[in-house]
Amino acid sequence: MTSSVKFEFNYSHRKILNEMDIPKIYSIKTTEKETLRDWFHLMTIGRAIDNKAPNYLKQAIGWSYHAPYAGHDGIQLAVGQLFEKNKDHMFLYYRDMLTAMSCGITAEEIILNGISKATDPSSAGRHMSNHFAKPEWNIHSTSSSTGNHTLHAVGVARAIKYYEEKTVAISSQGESSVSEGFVYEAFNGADKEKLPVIFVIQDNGYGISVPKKDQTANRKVANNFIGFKNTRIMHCNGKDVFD
Ligand SMILES: Cc1ncc(C[n+]2csc(CCOP(=O)(O)OP(=O)(O)O)c2C)c(N)n1
Ligand SMILES: [Mg+2]
Repeated sequence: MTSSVKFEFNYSHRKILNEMDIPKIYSIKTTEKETLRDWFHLMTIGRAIDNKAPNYLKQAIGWSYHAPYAGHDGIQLAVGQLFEKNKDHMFLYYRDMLTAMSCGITAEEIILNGISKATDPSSAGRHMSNHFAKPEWNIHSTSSSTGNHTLHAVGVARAIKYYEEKTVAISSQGESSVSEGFVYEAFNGADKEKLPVIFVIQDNGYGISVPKKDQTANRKVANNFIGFKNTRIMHCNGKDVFD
């Protein structure tokens, strides 16, 4: 799986960063053992819940909807580690279970959300399962309409710029949802106003059963935005946290 990460910064001179342009900052050898242990712990417990979630439904306990994140491990772990709670603003999508855990949401909280308990921090059991949020940390509740929260992230980024906060909005979604018209509106508005927002596009090749080739002509959907003047595009391997 290849994931594409699209950053907005003030770099108008270069549209796509090639592998050669991006310094390899992270590697297994230069990462602290304690950090590696924490990451391994997150990835192990995350996959355990990812595998277990469909069983809750079979046991009639709940978890009506589960979209497994297996194969998205690297990008999700990395994006969650970037997030600074109470400072940054995060907008997750339904497949972002490990991102949520990497942001600090506990395994217990994920399960409370899955089985719609009143103590679920995302929505007190009101929203669908796999709609991860923790409003007190700025992990915002998002709609089930795919890609809809890109607009919300851009709105928050506009406020961040207006109030001159030193922070960023992060929005995550699948590659298919980028076909939605409102996603283009959001990306265009962010580009035009040079807003502090990171759009993460997790590319697993399909939107349910629709293959990527039926969505867009580019093999990498982030490349649809090459013409955007103020947008910086980066591609990375979504299975490799060091990438
Ligand atoms: C606006 C809207 N259209 C259709 C759907 C139904 N739907 C749910 S998930 C999905 C596929 C999304 O694929 P992608 O964005 O690639 O994310 P993935 O699930 O592959 O990670 C669709 C079409 C929806 N939730 N919202
Ligand atoms: Mg997809």
